[in-house]
Amino acid sequence: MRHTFFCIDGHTAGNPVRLVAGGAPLLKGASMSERRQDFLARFDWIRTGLCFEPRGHDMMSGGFLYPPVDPANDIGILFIETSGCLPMCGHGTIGIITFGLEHGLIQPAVPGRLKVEVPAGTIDIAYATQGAKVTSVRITNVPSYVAARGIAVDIEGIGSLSVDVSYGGNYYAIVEPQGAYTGLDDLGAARIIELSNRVRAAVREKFEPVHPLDPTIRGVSHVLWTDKPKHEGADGRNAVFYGDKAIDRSPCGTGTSARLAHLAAQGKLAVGDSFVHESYICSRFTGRVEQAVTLGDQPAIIPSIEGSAVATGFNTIWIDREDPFWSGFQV
Ligand code: PYC
Repeated sequence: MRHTFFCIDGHTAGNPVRLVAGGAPLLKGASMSERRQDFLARFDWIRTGLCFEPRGHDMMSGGFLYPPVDPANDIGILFIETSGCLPMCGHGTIGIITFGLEHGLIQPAVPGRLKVEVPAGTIDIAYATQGAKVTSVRITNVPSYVAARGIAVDIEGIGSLSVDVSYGGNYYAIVEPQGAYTGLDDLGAARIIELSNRVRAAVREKFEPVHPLDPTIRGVSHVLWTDKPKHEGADGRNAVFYGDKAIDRSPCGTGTSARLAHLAAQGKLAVGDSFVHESYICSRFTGRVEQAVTLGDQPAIIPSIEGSAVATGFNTIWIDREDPFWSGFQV
């Protein structure tokens, strides 16, 4: 049996986005969070088939558009990635909104604005266009907060580290320069990946964050290594590790949100302050602290992230059950 998926492929700040414009399964659930659980239970083979080799690669990431659960909103997004079905994905949202608008898949009730349901909550979008092109997308993200401070881990290959955990739509282990970690370029990509797997495993042994309002969102999934900026005009640089072998080519929307929450909690950013974040490859998002709020009983912020995406082509993908690698593989 052959399943056909019509995709618009592209990238946001260098990281891949595969918008699955045709072939999404019908999902049950009274929220995008419940639909995410239904997808994981019944359709995860679509994610692995589209994201893993031979149809994808270590960094592959994307999502589906759904009608919103609440008709007051414009659309819903379900994210897929090599690491799973994320509660929220910033670079994915920027790409999916850009490609969806440019190809008429999203019809905004108010031009320039969208209300979007994602598993982590409802986000606001403001976008700019030039002719038929979407030139920028700003996401006003879900409440973001620091979940833990000063988790001590001893990591083979780099030694003792003190790690904080911050939420920006996913939970991030945040590693700042300290001890033997002197900066991203001193480590290099291969070591960042090797060490990140160890850091994530060590933090997971000590602490499991759980979202104050949605217990299905739990656990540290990503590691964010911070660094000073590399180029003029930027305020900081990062390497965000996800899946088992990926470094985000973009500055990572949820990672930037988590970093803004972390900096705001230390008094280093205030409401209204901007932060230009460079990725590992030095592409950029502009983050801003929009508002101070509470999440459950936690002090939190509402961050926004602005960036742009480029579609690179249409891709009609088959998943054929007679293919020995129909559901994908990882090495
Ligand atoms: O942009 O939020 C993001 C993201 C998550 C994982 C990769 N990118």
